Amino acid sequence: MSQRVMNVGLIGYKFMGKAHSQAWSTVGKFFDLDLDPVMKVVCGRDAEAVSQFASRWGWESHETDWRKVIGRGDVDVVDISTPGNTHCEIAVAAAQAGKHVYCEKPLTFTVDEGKQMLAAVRQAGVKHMVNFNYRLCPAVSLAKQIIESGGIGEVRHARFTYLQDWLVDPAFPMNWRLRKEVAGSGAHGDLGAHSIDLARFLVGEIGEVVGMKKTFITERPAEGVSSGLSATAGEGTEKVTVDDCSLFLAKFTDGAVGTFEATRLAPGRKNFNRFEINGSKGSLAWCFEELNSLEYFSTSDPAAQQGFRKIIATEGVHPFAGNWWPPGHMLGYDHGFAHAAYNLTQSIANNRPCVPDFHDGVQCVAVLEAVDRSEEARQWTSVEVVD
Ligand code: SOE
Repeated sequence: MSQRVMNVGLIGYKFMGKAHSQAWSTVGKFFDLDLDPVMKVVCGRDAEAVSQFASRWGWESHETDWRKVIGRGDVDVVDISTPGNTHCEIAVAAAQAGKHVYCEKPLTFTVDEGKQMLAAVRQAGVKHMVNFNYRLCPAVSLAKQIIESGGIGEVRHARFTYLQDWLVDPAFPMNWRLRKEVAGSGAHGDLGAHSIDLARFLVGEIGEVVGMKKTFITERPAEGVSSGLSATAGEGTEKVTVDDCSLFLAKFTDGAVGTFEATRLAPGRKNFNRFEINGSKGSLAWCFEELNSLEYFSTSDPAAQQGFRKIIATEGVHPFAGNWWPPGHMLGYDHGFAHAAYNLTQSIANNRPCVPDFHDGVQCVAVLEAVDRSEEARQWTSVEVVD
């Protein structure tokens, strides 16, 4: 353990707030860090609830106004785990106050806002990271290594599907994730953002897209109380203002072609975040529902032995995996968040860039936005290249 500390201020304490809290409390136990993260303060609007959260999850103090967190001299990193409509304002203010900024996905709703966020962190010279936790699963990092070392040759096809079913019941009530002004979009930004990040990480930049979105369930029972992905109904009904699903075709700038599908209406699919990538010499496939395994087919294998092999990416040689349990003692959802906390801590401690950063966040928003424009124009649309 290092003697130098890094004080974290977390804004938001619901589903993502828990995932981030878990990461901050675990990372220093399993990874050697050059700064010790201290869970200094957590912020939420409900004083009673956030105070209970702070004591349960090990935060030293709590606040009810995010501006107070940013104004505190004892906070080094502002960790934004609130809905997307708040990201831009908080991140810009945090950067201007000289804090390093860690932000949930999607970074924000528009490229314009994303550029403001990027300009603010660059101008302040602070470290910045967007949370794309799936690229930090050991099996996904391994896929990247295999692609980079030429293990599947030239990439031709890339297929990304992100399917969930928690909204399939029309009786499921409204919550913030179904309101455009709070969430920005539905499955498109919530799930599609993850797929776009995986695509950019594994295959490369997306140059052009054409796509569509659809809302099947346009009205739902009004919100009573909601928490995480569950909710109880209140009185009356409310209009849903986001998409249930989004689908698009993509042309990567290096010549590969891709398909993307995101939905929260796929019965039986819980968190089915899957990709399959086919190259000139092999294929790779991964799905979060079996997150520890990577399927790999190589045309270099002896003809009689060719077939997909399943690599359980929990050996010490696999990225991040050696820091946890012995081989085969599986990792889960929370480990990706701990890997993000590790990356950010080490980047701050050693003054080196952190990946994925706000630029990755804005470029992802540029793809989401291009799909929206393509739908309006009913034609192939170029993705803005963000500097
Ligand atoms: C809900 O669809 C959700 O929690 C997303 O918001 C997360 O980003 C994803 O990782 C799991 O599903």
